[in-house]
Amino acid sequence: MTPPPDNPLLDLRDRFPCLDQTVHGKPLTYLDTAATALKPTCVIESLAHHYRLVSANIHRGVHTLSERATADFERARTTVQTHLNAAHSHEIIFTSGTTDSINLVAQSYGQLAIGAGDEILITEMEHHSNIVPWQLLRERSGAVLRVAPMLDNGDLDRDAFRAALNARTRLVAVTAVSNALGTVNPVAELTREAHAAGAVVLVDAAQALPLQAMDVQALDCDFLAFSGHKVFGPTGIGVLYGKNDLLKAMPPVKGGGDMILSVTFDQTTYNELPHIFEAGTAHIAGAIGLGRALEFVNAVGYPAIEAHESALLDHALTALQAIDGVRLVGTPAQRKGIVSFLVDAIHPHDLGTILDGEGVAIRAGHHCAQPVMAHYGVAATARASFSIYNTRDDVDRLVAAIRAAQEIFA
Ligand code: C6P
Repeated sequence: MTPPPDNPLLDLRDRFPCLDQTVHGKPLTYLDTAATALKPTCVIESLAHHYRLVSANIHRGVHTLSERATADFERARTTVQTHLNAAHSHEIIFTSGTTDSINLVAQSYGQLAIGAGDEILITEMEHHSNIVPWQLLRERSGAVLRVAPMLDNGDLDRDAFRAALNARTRLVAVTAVSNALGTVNPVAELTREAHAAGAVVLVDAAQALPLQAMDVQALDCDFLAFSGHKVFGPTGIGVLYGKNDLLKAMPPVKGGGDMILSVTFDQTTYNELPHIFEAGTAHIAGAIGLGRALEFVNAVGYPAIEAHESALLDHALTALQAIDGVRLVGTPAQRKGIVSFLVDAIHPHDLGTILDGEGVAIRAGHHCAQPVMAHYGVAATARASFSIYNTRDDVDRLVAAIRAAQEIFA
């Protein structure tokens, strides 16, 4: 595997083959990274390498290829552990993504520790994946789901959050970065406050991890969930980090191969962590590709990623606000490179279609965050999101395409 050069941002776009194409005859301007990131060649090659030369199942075989696959898979787990600064590799559970990780906690920790009258606290800016699993738990357990509201600028209402915490709060589940508004939440502080109230904390890092380091020991969060595909890795693979003591106490929620030590018809003895939560054949190539993606992120480096993305964000905010008829939705004080906006008299879906005609890929819709849309009294927004492969030219193309759409609708 060839490591990226010292200053990888210089030729970074070349590492993303998907960018080397036209859409409707125009060069692709990909501004939909919050939905899924493009994949660098090193990740694509790690998947191809696995399927071409290894391909075997893990934890089961005594033959060479199976041992190789197992070693690669477990090395990927250690890469994730190092990336998150987790204390133990068995605190890293491979799942199919953020959604799966949150559901695992809701089902397993929910069964262990959350009963009738207990409270779960989320925020108004959560993705549906951090709302619906708690509603399902509420239905199963009789727990109460509380919601800390946002301020109108898209920041979390910190006073309301503090006021919602109480002796019945068992779990706080909060996103580190809002996928609809880009809001950055002060996760370490929220965790301190939640712990002081006696609650455990789950951090949804789906949008955060691609853009900023998430050190689980520094944050002191109890659980953290993320998806491989948003951090330049494959789809269908993700991670649940959980603190050793909590995971050890939690019951498995899926039964099958790999999560057992022995099975009779009378009784099953479960495997140890992390395997107890990884029933069935894992997404082996996906985990290996995710490991390679995190190595890529480290080679680029979060300081370079943050500086690049923040410069693009500033340029985008200035450029969008300079267009008559464009309204930003949410102006959070601390934000990452995700911008929701509306253009007067053009439905976001129409805008998305016209922009696509110009080769500009954005997301239009409710972004799986309908409560955020409800807060602003809209059904949908247009959303542009930025990554390391984007340039100022991409922002300028977005602006030009919006102006073209306005002319069509004028
Ligand atoms: N947001 C977006 O366009 P999955 O689907 O499990 O990989 O990720 C779910 C998820 C959870 N939390 C946050 C904050 C997210 O942004 C997402 C995925 C994508 O915004 C697809 S809806």
